Amino acid sequence: MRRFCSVLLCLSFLLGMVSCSTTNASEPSVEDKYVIGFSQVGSESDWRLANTKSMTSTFAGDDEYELVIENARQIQENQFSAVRKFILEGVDFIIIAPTVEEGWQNVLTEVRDANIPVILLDRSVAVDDDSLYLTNIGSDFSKQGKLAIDWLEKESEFQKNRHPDEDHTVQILHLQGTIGATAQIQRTKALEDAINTHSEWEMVGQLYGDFTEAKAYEVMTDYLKTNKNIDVIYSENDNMTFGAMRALDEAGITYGTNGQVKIITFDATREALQYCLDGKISLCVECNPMFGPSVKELIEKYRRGESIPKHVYVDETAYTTYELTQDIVDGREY
Ligand code: GZL
Repeated sequence: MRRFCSVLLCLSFLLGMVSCSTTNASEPSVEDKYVIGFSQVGSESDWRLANTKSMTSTFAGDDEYELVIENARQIQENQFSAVRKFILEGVDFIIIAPTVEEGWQNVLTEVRDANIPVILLDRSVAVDDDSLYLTNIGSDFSKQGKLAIDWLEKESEFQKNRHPDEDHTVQILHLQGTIGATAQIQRTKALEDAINTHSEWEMVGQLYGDFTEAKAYEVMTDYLKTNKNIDVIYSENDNMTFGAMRALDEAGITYGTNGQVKIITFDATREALQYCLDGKISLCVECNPMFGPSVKELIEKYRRGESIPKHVYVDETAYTTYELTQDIVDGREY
């Protein structure tokens, strides 16, 4: 229940009792909901829209809860304002999907001082004291990066064995998501570490796509005006991949199973899986957004006084065209 409102209502009810003893005893009961304030990153990608839908559908179906969502439009300051508004409103619980990891110490301390529990959803935060939040539920981004690098190692080896006399330099173009977001930090680290250990792998460019299709199309179009020697695109989410594919098409550069460029993408949305099944994208690394039910379970464990692990990972895999069928793609939730 909203603490501030419930106190006011109780006071007014008591005053009503005192001031007019003939108050109708059957006053309508005050709606009593467990209010959750949710600060969401934005609407930058299909992944994010699916994540928001998973959260809203989970709580909309339960009269006990009221989910109040604030969309930060990928601006961290908007998140700080939303969280402080939740504190003033006296919500019972706060969920934050952080835009970036840095900068959260003060506002999370204010939440703790207000005695409101916090769950971090999806990305994480860089704070000295992890008691500032109950748990972080989301992907193991390091594992995602490893799945991508493992595949690229096998693919490079396969090409080397298939064409032993050819040059085996692998020219990699890197499309980065929002700089400072956990997903970007760890997916980037996986690639940069791998390039440092594979002498024949070369980073030919790192472009900032901010996890959006529009920005990726813009930076790719500009890049391709002067650079066309690309063997692999390592794109940190599907929407940036879609923008890159559009730019490649316009530049006349082929990609996919029989194309010049092999594309690695993260999220594995239905649209990306279809391109993968059709041989246009080479690897889709899954990043599952559908964890609204798991978040609700964690909140109910908290309310029952049960212990909660500091990190809850969602299960994920990776797909090439060989693991996919049309049924798998058609059955995709997001
Ligand atoms: C990953 C999430 C990323 C997705 C992008 O958990 O933070 O943000 O990979 C989204 O699609 O924008």
